[in-house]
Amino acid sequence: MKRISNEINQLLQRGVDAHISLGVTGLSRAGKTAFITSVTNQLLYSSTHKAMPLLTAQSQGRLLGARQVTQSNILTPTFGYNAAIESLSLEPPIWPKPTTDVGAIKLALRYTPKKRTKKLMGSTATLYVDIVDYPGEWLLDLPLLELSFEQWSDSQYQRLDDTKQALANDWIHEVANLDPDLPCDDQVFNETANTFRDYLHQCKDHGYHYVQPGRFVLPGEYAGAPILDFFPLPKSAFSNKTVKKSARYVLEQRFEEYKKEIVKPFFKHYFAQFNRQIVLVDLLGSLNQGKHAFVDMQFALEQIIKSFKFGKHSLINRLFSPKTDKLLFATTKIDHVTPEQQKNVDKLLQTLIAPVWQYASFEHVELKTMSVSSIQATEYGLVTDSNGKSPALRGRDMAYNAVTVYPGEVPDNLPHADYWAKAGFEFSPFAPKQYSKLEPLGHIRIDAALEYLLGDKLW
Ligand SMILES: Nc1nc2c(ncn2[C@@H]2O[C@H](COP(=O)(O)OP(=O)(O)O)[C@@H](O)[C@H]2O)c(=O)[nH]1
Ligand SMILES: [Mg+2]
Repeated sequence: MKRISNEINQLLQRGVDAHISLGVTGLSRAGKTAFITSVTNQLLYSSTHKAMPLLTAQSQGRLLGARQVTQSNILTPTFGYNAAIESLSLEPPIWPKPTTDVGAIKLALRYTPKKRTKKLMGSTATLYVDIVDYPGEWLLDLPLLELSFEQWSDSQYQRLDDTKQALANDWIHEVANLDPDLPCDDQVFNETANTFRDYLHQCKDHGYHYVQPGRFVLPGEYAGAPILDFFPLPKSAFSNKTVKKSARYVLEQRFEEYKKEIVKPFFKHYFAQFNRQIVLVDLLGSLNQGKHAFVDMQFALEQIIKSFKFGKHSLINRLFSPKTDKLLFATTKIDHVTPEQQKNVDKLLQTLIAPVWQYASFEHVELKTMSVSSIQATEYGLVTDSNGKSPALRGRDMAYNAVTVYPGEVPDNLPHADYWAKAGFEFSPFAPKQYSKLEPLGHIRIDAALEYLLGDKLW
């Protein structure tokens, strides 16, 4: 009785309506825009369509509907839901334009509560959900907070594999021509900074994801600002004491400013504020790009997982106190594989995540993995060939030609050398289906993702 009266007291104070903040992240092209577009779309159609049977509030007929309202943080650009829907409705349809900055959308979900305490307060309740899209690349900046400029410089040289070495030639050469102990001409300094940023962009183009500092490739509001003008120095540059006004001095200052003005505020104003987070992973895309991209994605994912390490002694917990209590890692674009392969995809993601998850200490954070398709672009069917009936996918390629394909097998564990040698899986992009606005977008397990992320708040 006492517990109930406490709950009623709380409800009386803040009303039966509740608020939750959901962070959506993933490396570029992982499918964040598609995910938020689909989630918004499914929820906006929830009053007229029952396309989310795995969302309990809907299957029980308690989800009454949703509408878009002004987001809580009015300084954040609004996520372009309408623009995304317009581009999917074009003839022929095109995938929504990629975004490179943070974006937010807020939805008000109206539902019939089942919880006794909430029911006492009224026949309907509202859950406000702020959904925030932010680049996973920004999470890769967290380790910088624990590094000095010298240590960071060293790490940049250490991580040069053969492919990167070839891409890095220009900046290594330009940096070698610069005396770190003397003041540097502005123009030379800026050109070198430019060359270094170009190198990071090229790494991205070659399928590398672990690119630091993250804002150098996805600058958002800082595009063109001098705070992004710095570059690493070789070990030899650190043999003397720093001379005031020298190139090394300026670089050290910039590096510290970057941590203070960009990295910390992002973790404070965004990351630490989310109640729930989803990390989208384009596992199939990385498998397709080959071993170097896959290994690098695995490394980037490990770094991202570490930023969720909310144990008492974690860096992030010492600086801010994050609110996240549930975390979902989801493989996206699962409509790219035939259904019998989906369990392999799930196992592969678990294989990548479980070891890092176990060794880190995560207090009070619940974790789940799954695979989804936000905007389903293919249909599954069987084709008859010399082997009898085989699974296949039907869709349109990016030139809008109808295609029927069997993309191949996905390994259920970390791929071995022979897998890379025979390239067992062919992932070629599909055009989106024509969208009519008469019904919600086709999806796979977006309802299951929502059930995990929000379902408990709709009781
Ligand atoms: N077939 C399919 N392709 C998808 C799906 N989601 C995303 N994509 C593809 O992945 C690309 C990148 O997705 P996007 O949401 O823009 O990624 P973001 O950079 O993380 O926001 C899109 O342009 C689509 O080509 C999906 O559910 N199915
Ligand atoms: Mg995007």
